[in-house]
Amino acid sequence: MRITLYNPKTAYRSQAGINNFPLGLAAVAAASIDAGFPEITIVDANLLDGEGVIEVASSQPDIVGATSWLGAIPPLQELRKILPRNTPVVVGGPLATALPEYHLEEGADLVVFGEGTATFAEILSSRNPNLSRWKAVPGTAYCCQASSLTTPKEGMVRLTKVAVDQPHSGLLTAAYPLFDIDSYAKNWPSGKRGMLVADQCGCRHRCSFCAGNYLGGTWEIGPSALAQNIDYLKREGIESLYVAAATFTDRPEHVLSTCHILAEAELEWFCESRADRISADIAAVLAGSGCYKVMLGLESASDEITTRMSGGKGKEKLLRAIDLLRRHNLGVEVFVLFGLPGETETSIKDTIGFLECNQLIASPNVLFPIPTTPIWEMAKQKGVIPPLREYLERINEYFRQNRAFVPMPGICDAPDEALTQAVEWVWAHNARLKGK
Ligand code: B12
Ligand code: SF4
Repeated sequence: MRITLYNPKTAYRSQAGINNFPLGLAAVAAASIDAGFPEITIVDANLLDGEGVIEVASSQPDIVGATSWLGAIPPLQELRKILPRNTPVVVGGPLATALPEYHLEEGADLVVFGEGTATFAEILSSRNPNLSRWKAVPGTAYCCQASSLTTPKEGMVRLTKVAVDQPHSGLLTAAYPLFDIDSYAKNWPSGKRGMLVADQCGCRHRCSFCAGNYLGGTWEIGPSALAQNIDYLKREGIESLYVAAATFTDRPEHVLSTCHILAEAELEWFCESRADRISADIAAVLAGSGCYKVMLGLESASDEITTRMSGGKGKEKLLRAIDLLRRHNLGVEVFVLFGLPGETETSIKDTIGFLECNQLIASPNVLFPIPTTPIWEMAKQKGVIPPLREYLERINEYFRQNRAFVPMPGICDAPDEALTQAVEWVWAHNARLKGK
């Protein structure tokens, strides 16, 4: 069976101009191979001039699997027009999980919820050879109009999926060889060849603006799978890693086993975590295993705002974590999010002052409510979310314009211009700190 896995073009650009390796598709590819379906073509539109739709069609797939998340939504109408009717288009990823109806209306035949490796393998195995049809699989949603599917009911059907167990070893091990590593390895800030490697999926915390629990569970990549991935990447000349996990230091035992592997690999790497999950011991372990930078969530310097948003964050904890990390010569950068409920021009000034006073490089965002989050519900109740298609395009435009200049649905007391100016200030501040 010919499988084409498709990564849509993203409007989001990393500041350095890195092509972000599609970790989700790589995991799905690995699971397909494990399930006995190795005939896979990868089409990453970010490596092409166009949207990649023609390349998907020319691979003559029996089935297409696409990722969808904010900033990178597959052009499903175009795909549906160009592909034969009996070629199913399956969509997974954070946004497909949040908005299944939208994706089905746009042209997907099946939407996979949350963790997609087992489900996609099951979909591939579920083809009925006599009828050439695809049977319904738990963990998916599908539409009764999709002629290639057997459909027990009218309308959208959402089948309940079993939770994933952790650790989920095996995830991603076989998939890197399918990708053109060179395309993702360039433009890393240190000048070294870099790559993303998945370490942890999902998040057990519940910050009101974040959809970090979209996978329906939290689990860690097993140490053997991680070691195999790193071995392969080293053979490909990779010297620098972004160890992808929302809160890398969440579980100390996991940090120890992962850092042991990273230390043996003798690579430089960075990660993201929460300030309340950094201790003196953890800082020492990170520093001793090649870590050079930790990115932490500040979001706002107003403790009133962050307490409302999540119990765990706050300036004091952040300052303590920064101190511990800097004592070990580790770099620290922070995420800031302007426009949270309770934001005013005064709290914006406080956040800017905090960055300046502590000489912190920051990754800025203006809040855009993410479907399924508490903030999304709040924004819907306020009636500020535009029609879905328009809203998703506005988010794309926001990324294209450097995360400023495009007003987002307002749920705070600060005017749009103040939010835009704050983002611009952070970019200029970063440039000053980097000495540009
Ligand atoms: C690491 C990370 C990043 C990394 C890189 C991720 C990568 N290349 O894959 C970077 C820094 C680049 C990044 C960027 C952004 N991110 Co981010 N990121 C994460 C994080 C922390 C982990 C994601 C991850 O790597 N998971 C591991 C992989 C294996 O899982 P996965 O990609 O989801 O794939 C699984 C399933 O989704 C599914 N699946 C995925 N694709 C497909 C396809 C098919 C066919 C099938 C069947 C299944 C399937 O199966 C996969 C295996 O289980 C999550 C939060 C979290 N707590 O998990 C946020 C998260 C995914 N990011 C998010 C966002 C919003 C962004 C940004 C827009 C940044 C911003 N300013 O807000 C950009 C968008 C980039 C883009 N669209 O191009 C949101 C997504 C919300 C949404 N509904 O779309 C999340 C949930 C955090 C949040 N703020 O809520 N991110
Ligand atoms: S902001 Fe970070 S800690 Fe909070 S829910 Fe999202 S991923 Fe988890």
